[in-house]
Amino acid sequence: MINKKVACVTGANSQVGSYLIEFLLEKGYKIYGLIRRSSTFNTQRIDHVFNNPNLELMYGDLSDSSSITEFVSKYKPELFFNVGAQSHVAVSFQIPEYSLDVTGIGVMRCLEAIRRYSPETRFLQFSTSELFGGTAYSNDEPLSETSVLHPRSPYGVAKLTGYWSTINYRESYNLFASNMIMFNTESPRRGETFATRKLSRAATRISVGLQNEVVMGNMQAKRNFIHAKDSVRAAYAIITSDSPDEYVVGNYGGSHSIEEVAKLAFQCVGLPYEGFVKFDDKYLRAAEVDDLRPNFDKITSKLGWKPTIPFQDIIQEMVMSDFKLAKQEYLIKNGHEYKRLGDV
Ligand code: G4F
Repeated sequence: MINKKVACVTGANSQVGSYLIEFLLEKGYKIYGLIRRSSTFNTQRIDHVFNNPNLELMYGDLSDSSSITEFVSKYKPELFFNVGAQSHVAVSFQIPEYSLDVTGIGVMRCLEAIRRYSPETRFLQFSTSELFGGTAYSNDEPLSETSVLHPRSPYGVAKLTGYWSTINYRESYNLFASNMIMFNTESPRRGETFATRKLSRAATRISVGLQNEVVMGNMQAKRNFIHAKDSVRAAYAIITSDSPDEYVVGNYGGSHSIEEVAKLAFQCVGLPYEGFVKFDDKYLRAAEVDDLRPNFDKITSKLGWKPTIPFQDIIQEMVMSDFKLAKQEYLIKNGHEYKRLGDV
């Protein structure tokens, strides 16, 4: 028997994990979160709910069957969200085997534990638009659940393993297992080495004089950006729906280049981005994904989910949040508050 109103979340301290935990706590779930051990504190994103009696964290790793097995067999949750992954595409070219182990085989470890110890648990795999990678647009149609899958990185290949494992366990063992194909998910809690956050941090730090420039790779790549808060609403809609399935989850407005993100981020702090954004080919990838645009009609028509936060608002929120951080950093460094010319 599963435990009703109990949810397990891997990657509990990640960007998406943190918003998901807030969302589930509000819905009255008891949550068990799995996090990787680190020698430095790594729970900043969930510190504000750390002492909530309905949240319990345990150390574990998607590369370690014993921790996944214990996680599932001990808590027998109603819902299992597999958020955890080695999620950095560029890094996956440097550590391909590790990426496949954690991000690909890790999914199978979760599914196998559910099959053996808690087959009534509902499972959601946080999948990715990187599955489409090099898929050419046919008639300029955006990417949907029926588009060809053609990953272009070890990360994409690993995610493809997770995606098909989810479908395979559903078809073989009748598990309630679904895939949510997420486009680029952003927020002020985004990791600082992803393109959007790197730019929002840099624009704000440059604006207060803490940094002179930011060095980037390919600025012409285009992505669709969705707020993490919208993604977790979609995740819940999928895992609590009537039947398991695959769903694309993206935002309105098509795709935007990284250059557009840079322009917007610098515009938010009143600076032109030209001159501050430099290029270094060390940030280029062995294979790039040029353009990712979603068609999320299926989730909208079947489950009634819609994104609510436009691209421009997401970037603006990130910049405003990073501006606060930059001002705190300025104060610590200079011993007095940052003031713009003309501030009183
Ligand atoms: O921000 P990125 O690293 O995200 P990417 O590769 O699109 O992957 C993200 O979104 C996926 C969903 O579509 C997730 F599955 C994945 O886990 C992750 O969250 O890079 C975006 C684009 C790329 O084309 C990259 O080449 O920005 C380009 N870029 C240019 N300069 C850069 C940089 N990316 C990073 N990280 N750092 C740069 O300096």
